Amino acid sequence: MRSRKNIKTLTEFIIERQSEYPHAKGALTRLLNDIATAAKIVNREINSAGLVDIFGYVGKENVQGEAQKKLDVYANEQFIAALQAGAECCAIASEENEKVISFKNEFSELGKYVIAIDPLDGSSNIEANVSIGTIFSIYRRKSEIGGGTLDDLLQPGVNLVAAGYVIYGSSTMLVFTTGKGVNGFTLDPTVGIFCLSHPDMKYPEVSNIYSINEGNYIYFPEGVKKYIKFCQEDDPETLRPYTSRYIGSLVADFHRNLIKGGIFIYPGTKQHPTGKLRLLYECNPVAFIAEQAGGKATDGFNRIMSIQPESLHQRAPLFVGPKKMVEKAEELMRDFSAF
Ligand code: P6P
Repeated sequence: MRSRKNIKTLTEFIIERQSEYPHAKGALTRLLNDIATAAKIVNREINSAGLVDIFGYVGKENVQGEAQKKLDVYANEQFIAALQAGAECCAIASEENEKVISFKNEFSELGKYVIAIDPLDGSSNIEANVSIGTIFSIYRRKSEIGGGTLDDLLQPGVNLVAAGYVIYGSSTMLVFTTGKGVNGFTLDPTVGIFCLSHPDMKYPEVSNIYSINEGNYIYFPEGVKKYIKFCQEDDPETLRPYTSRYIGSLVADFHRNLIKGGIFIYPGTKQHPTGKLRLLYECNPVAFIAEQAGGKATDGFNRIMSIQPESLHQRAPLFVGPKKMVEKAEELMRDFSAF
């Protein structure tokens, strides 16, 4: 029997820490709760996806030219609706929408924040019942009045107020940071409440997992090829050969590596020098979390959170994980950066 006394809910946690962001006057608390509400609704649909016809494609493509799955569209609609109703956010950039969604109603126009979101990342794995996720970044708006603008969204990661992800897996978790550490909350489905389950998350001191899609090996830069071979060398003292783990769902790969200790790499290739992952709503949020958990996130050369975005859906190569592992990969990228 769970005793109530040792459970801290998400709401209790963020209200408790509200004093840490006095400027927010509760708005950030309400915004994070709006995200949690939408996540619970999406979670319910994902868990019943196998039962109803919510698989399959809607016959449209998103801005990336990726076929949109019904759950992608559903998740996007839920997060947009929850954030618009909550009126703390004046604009959204979503992976599923080409342009900024600017909220122009009288309440949302007073919202102090803008959000970049991938409502359902890894959705190509849905029918395989693989864990998928929602990834979000929260910035304070730069504009003074009216609906949020593109300029409000094109901010570097160093300006982030908060960032996080929801992983819809064997359990549903919300993991986020507001710049004062990383905390994980597990959804208790019996009461529909996120409860603090992973306080103050940090990368483990000992890490020996590397995650990369080695199917693309021949297209990788020389430095990445050298790093993969480094991971595979026989050197028990440094725990090598490392263990290779790759799910193909960023939230699932990143979360496992945060818990167990490992590096995730999605590098650029000759054909796609900026890689596949999007800066605003995939790279920056996981970079913020990684840094707050004692790790590091770069594009192989530069800090991800320092990159000034030029467009909503721009991509960036991503090397993220424990500091030492990322720095070793960077060293080889410097020494062998040619393709
Ligand atoms: P690949 C999912 O489509 C995604 O955007 C990320 O979640 C994941 O890390 C990556 O693509 C996987 O890409 O090319 O290895 O299938």
